[in-house]
Amino acid sequence: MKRDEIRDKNWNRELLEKGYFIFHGLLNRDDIPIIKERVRFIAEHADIYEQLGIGHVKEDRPNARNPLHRFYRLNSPAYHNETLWKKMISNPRTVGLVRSVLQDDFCVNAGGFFLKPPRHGSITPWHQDSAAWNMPPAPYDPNEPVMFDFWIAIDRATKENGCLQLIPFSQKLGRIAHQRQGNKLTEVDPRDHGYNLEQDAVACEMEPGDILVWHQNALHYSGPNRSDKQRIGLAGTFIAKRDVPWMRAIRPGNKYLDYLPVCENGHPLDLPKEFLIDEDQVLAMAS
Ligand SMILES: O=C(O)CCC(=O)C(=O)O
Repeated sequence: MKRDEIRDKNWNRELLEKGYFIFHGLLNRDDIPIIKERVRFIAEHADIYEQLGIGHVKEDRPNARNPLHRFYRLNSPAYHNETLWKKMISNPRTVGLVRSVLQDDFCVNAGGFFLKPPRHGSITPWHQDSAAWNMPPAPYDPNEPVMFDFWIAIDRATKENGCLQLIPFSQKLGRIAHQRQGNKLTEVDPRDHGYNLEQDAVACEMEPGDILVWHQNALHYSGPNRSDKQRIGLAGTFIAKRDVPWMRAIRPGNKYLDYLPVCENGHPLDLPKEFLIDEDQVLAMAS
């Protein structure tokens, strides 16, 4: 049974030793079309979400006719939708997997849907999330608590349509310096650290409903979509409740970091009422 698959493995050790793992079939397959519909709804009504003060979207092509082609990232609204919350964030299997790494009290913060429509670029350069999060440089400590950085596929993700690529064991570099090169994030060239991208990078190909989890210091990247197939996934970070205070301290003033409690004493929680955006309200505002 899948439940045992979650319990039987020491996922925390995988993260600390190898720097990542893929867990297949986290989401219920029947939920995938429902999730896709909700993402489309959010994309179609992104302006309304923005009016409601929870917009945090990044556009690639403001004039695109298909709303899924407009954005390269739909952030905060992902965590204001009850269906997405129940099916992706607080479902018992997601909670079980996250508990195995962060234990019984944790939150979700930031993150969003990364959209790669067919034949559209949207490269995410090589980076460590610890740099993107402005975490202080620290030597790699095998006992340090890790964040739970994740990417859940809702389309099949392949090398051709721009799946995540990752360098196993690169978390052992510790937090390294990044530079801004005009891309969406500060970045780093793994070749400057002795890696050969052809040999060392792994393309994390995934089926809808699979989850990729990586260490905050693992180098990762996603390439352009050179295929006719769309690639959408939800990326985000779960963190233990005990880590919230220092995370807040290193990102002061970032109003988009909503530390939403997902699990308390091992029990999954509902989306906090004040975060719930009712789709009927969105539709009423749109009409
Ligand atoms: O989805 C993508 O293409 C990039 C995601 C990513 O690099 C991240 O979440 O850190």
